[in-house]
Amino acid sequence: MRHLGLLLIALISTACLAAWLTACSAAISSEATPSTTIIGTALFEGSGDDLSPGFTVEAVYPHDPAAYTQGLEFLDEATLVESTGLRGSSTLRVVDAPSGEALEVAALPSSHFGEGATIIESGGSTSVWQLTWQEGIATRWSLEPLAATEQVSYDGEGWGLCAQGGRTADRLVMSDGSATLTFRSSADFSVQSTIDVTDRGVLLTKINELECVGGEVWANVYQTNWIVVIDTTTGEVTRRYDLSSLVPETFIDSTEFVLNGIAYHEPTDRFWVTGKQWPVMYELSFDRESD
Ligand SMILES: [Ca+2]
Repeated sequence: MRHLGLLLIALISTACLAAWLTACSAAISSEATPSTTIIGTALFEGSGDDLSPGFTVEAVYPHDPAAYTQGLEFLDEATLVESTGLRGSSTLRVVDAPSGEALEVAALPSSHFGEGATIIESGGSTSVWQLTWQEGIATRWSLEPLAATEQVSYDGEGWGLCAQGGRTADRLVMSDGSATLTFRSSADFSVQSTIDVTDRGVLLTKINELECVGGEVWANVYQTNWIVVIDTTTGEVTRRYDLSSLVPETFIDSTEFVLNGIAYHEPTDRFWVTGKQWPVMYELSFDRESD
């Protein structure tokens, strides 16, 4: 009898523990995904077509399949500045856009994971700011020659970067993996203000590579193949584009080798986009309104 009693106590205890664990795990999962934040593709399912105009592939070009693209911006009509990531192989490079060939490559220290980069002009010279992912260091590069000239530190992670209002304007836009965009001085990286990105009233996290176009910021959303267009006066997403049809076949099921890298080509009003280690780069025209 005594053994039976102990067995019953053990069974009851196990059942209670199981029930507690279930409740606990439910609490954890609901805490990890609060209802006010929608991450990744869940945001875009059933989003309707009202904010999702189409796009046209104008041309396809080669892209270095070793380039883990984290930042992309046109330096001039036919030349791109590209930042690549991964520790031990991060670079800043100047790339001939049509051929995809690197004209110059500078390696980052092996402890640095390269992230977004943007071009600025000050005092008559052109330079590039490049972020690091978790190192909290932004490096400023001269272009002739391609060389690191300055470093500043910042709090939090670095994901995407673009210069708003032209290269001479003292205003950078930076993403950090959250829903928040931070506006910084391009002279010293000091914070000017922040704004939260929302899509239909909910926060949109994982804002990644950026491209400043007028008062808009065009942004990759990490682990998706979507580009969203953000009005930086309100933080609201005004349009979104599904580019999953462009994903190379080998990366269709990947959540790592996703679309990332967007550069506006002002002379043609077109955009060049690629992905992490994608072998191709696309020249696209985006519809600004739905049909
Ligand atoms: Ca860009």
